[in-house]
Amino acid sequence: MTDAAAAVPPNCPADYAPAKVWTWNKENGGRFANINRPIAGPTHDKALPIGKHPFQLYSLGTPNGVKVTVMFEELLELGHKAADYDAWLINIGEGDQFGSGFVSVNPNSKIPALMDRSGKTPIRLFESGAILIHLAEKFGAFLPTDPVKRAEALSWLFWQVGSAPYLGGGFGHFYAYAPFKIEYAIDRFAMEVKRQMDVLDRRLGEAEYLAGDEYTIADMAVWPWYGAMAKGLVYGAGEFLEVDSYKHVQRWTDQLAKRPGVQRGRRVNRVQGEGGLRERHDASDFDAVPEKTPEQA
Ligand SMILES: N[C@@H](CCC(=O)N[C@@H](CS)C(=O)NCC(=O)O)C(=O)O
Repeated sequence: MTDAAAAVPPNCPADYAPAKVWTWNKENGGRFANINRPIAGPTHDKALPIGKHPFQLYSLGTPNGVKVTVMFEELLELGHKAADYDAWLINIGEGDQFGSGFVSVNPNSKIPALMDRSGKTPIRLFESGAILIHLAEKFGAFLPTDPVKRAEALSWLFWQVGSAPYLGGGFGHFYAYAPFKIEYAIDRFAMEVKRQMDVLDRRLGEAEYLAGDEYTIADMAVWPWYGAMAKGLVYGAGEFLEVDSYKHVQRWTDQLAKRPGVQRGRRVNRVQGEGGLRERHDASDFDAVPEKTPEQA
């Protein structure tokens, strides 16, 4: 064995060295090769539809999308009638996020994106965390005003936004979507996701909700990602990561899943699966589709 061969860890491709300048290989495989691009901006002209409600949401029922539909449904559940919304489907698998109308709301071409048309001047919002804070401040709900509690809620909210890419883009990608398995990458991100689950588990062992004794936008942001992970619903990795061992995360996940706002919010903008609504334009839309959440399926 040569020294160079000995330096390559097990299960790592040994025959790749980066070129001097990176070039775009459109055929590089992987689950999302058809939508990944190294450039921003629109690929085609397409105006966005506008419905009758003050809020126009352009989204998809992925964990990042569900954060916002849960927030809307929780606000409506609290009795904030002015939080009514139209939820339009943006099918990212078909490149809807690169339409000119969508890009003008979110130059980053990712769901969720929101137009707040409730005031004189329409306000565009992108990034799920920014959308949650905007709605929480507008309705004075789910974000405590007490400075200590507010700081805790915002800290956990930003923890989610910063941490989930390691779960999805890191672990999920290399474990489930990459065209071949790379032990180094899977090990690196499995370790990080387990560490994150332990961070949550310890916090939820000392407090009922992430920010303390109140349910907040931090829970709404974390639950669609880490609650789904706790139940083995994403990437088929429940057993691999031994998610049952995170007892406090399990308790909190089950507790939130019982909330009517969560139950409705998770059904919005789903392209597949029974119980899902492709679009939501009225509270009665939920009655038209028999409910069947992933746990029940
Ligand atoms: N940091 C963003 C992440 C949004 C995001 O990654 N959205 C994904 C779906 S979950 C997306 O739209 N992907 C389409 C693409 O990358 O082209 C947020 O929290 O809003």
